[in-house]
Amino acid sequence: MKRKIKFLSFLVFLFLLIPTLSSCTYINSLIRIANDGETQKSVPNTELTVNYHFDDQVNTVKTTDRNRFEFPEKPTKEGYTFGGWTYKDSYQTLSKDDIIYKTETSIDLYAYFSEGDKYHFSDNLNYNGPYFSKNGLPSLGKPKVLVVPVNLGGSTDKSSYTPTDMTMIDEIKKAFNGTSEETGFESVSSYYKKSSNNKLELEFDVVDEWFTPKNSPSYYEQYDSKTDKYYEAGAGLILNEFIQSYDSKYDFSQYDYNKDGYIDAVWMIYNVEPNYNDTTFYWAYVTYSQNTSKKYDGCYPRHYGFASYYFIHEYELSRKQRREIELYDMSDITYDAHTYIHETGHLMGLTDYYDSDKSKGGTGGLYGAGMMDANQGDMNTIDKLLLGWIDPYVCYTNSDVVEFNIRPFTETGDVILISKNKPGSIYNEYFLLELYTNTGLNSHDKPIDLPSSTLERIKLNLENKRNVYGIRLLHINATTSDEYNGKTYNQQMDFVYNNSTTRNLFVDMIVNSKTAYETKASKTIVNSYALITDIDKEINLKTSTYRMTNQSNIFFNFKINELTENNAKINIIF
Ligand SMILES: [Ca+2]
Ligand SMILES: [Ca+2]
Ligand SMILES: [Ca+2]
Repeated sequence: MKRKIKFLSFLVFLFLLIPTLSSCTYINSLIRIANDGETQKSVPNTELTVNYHFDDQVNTVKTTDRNRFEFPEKPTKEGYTFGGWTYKDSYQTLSKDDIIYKTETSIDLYAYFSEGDKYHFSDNLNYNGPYFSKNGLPSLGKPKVLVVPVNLGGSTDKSSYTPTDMTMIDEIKKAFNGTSEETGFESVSSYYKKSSNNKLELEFDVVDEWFTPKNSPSYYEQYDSKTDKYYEAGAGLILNEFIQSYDSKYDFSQYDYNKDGYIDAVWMIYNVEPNYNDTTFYWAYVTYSQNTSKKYDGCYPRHYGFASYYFIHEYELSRKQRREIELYDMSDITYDAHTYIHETGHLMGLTDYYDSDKSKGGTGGLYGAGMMDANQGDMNTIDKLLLGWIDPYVCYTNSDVVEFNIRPFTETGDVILISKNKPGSIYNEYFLLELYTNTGLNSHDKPIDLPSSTLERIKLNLENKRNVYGIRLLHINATTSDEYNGKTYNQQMDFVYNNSTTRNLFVDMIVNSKTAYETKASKTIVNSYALITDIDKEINLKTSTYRMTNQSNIFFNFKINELTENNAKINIIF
C-alpha cells in the first residue's frame, strides 16, 4: 500500500495471514540516455571506421554498409571480465544502434573491463523467494498484465472528470504504458524497462471499458474485513467477478507468462478518490485472492493490485485534500505512475522499507531513499538483486580480488556484495556497496519546499543540485524463514527481518553518523551524511559501534581510492 497509514489495513491483513504490501509516492527522471527509439532517424549511408582500443592496441575496422555492422569478438584479459565497448572515459556500454546512427564516419571505442568476476546468483524472488512472490509477477522477460478499469460509482468530485469517461481509460493507458516524455516521469512499463536495464518489459493490456461489479460499492468495502472459509478482500471479490464475466472475451493463459497455472497479476483501477482517512479499501495495495474454486483457461486468478485512478493526478488531489504533502516536485508530471510503480514492485514480491509501526522494531532503514520506501527514484541495490536484474561483484574474507572499479549503479547495475563468507545465496546477511548518482531514474524526484523535518528526511542523496554522487552502503539481512503461517510469520513475507517490526532490519543504510557514534541509527533524520565521500581515508567500520545481526562487529573496512560521478575505485579491507 501507499506509505501513509497503511497501518490499519496492514494489521487486518497481517492478522488474517494475508500478505498485503504497500506503496508510496513519486519519481521522475532526467533521462541521460534516452534509448526508447522514439526518435525516428535513419542509418547514415556513409562508411564507418571504428578504432577499437584494447589496452595499448588499436584495431581499426571499416564497415561499408552500416546495417551490417557487428562488434568484433569480445577481447579477453586474464582476471578481468569484458563489460562492453564504451567511449573514452565513459561508462555507457554501447549497443549496435548507438554506433550505426552516429553521423561521424570515424569513432574510437574502448574496451571496458571489470576487475574480478561478476557473480550470477541463480536464486531470485520469483523462484526461491518468500511465499508472497510465489505465483506472482515474474521480474524477468516480457509478461503481459491485464489492467481493469473498475466502476465503483465515480468520483465524489465530478468537477473535472466524468467517472466512467473513456478519457480516464486513455490516461490509465498512459500511466501504465506511456513513454517518459508523455508521462513527465515514467510509466510503469518504461520505469521497469529502465530500472531492469531491459530485463523486464512489462506490457499492460488495459481493458477498453469500465467493469461494473454486480453489488454496490459498499458491499465490497465492508466485505474487506470479513472472514470466510478462505480469506478474501473485497477487491478480491471484484477480481473474481471480472475474471468470470470476461472469460469468454479473454484467453487468460496469455497472462500466465511463467506457466505456473496462476495469472501472474491483474491491476484494478477504480474511479473513486482514495480515502486518506481510512486506507482499508479505497487506497492502493497489493495482495492475492485465495479463491481456487475454478481455473480459467487453465489458470487461477491470484495476485492483484487495487488502486484509485486519481493517483494519476495525486498532485492536484493531495493539494486539495491537504492530506499528503508532495515530497518533491510533481508539477511537471502529466500522468503520475509513482504509486502504481511502487505497488507493481509488490506484485513481484518486494516489501516496503518504510517503518509502518513506530512502536516496534529497530531504528534506521533507508530514510526514504528508493521506490520501495518513499516512492522515489530508482529501485535500490537489494531490490535489483532480489529481482534478478544485476550480477554483483562478490567480495569476502580471503577473496583474491579486493579492489573494484564501479560505475554509477542506477545506470550500469555495478555493485559490490561484501560478505563474511563466500555466499551461496542472496538470502543471507551481507553489505551492498554502490556508487550513487542522482542521474537516470534518480534524477527527477528532488525535494521541494517542505516542512524542515520532512525535507531533511527526504533530502537523502537527492539534494536539489547537480552531480550529487558518493558511496552508498546498505546492510542487508535477507534470511528467509521456513515457518510461513507459523509463529515467526513476519509482515507479509517469510523473510525473517523487516524494516517495521523486527529489532534487526531487512535493509539498513550505513551513514557516516552511524559509523561515528551510533549502534543502530537512533536518529531517523539523516541528510547529506547519507553518502560516503571521503577519499583516500580508510572508512573504519570494524571498530564502529554498529553491529551485525549476531551482535558481532562489522568484518571489513573500505577505502575510496578514486571518486567521480562516473566511477569509483574501492578497496575492501578485511
Ligand atoms: Ca477465457
Ligand atoms: Ca503465472
Ligand atoms: Ca518500527
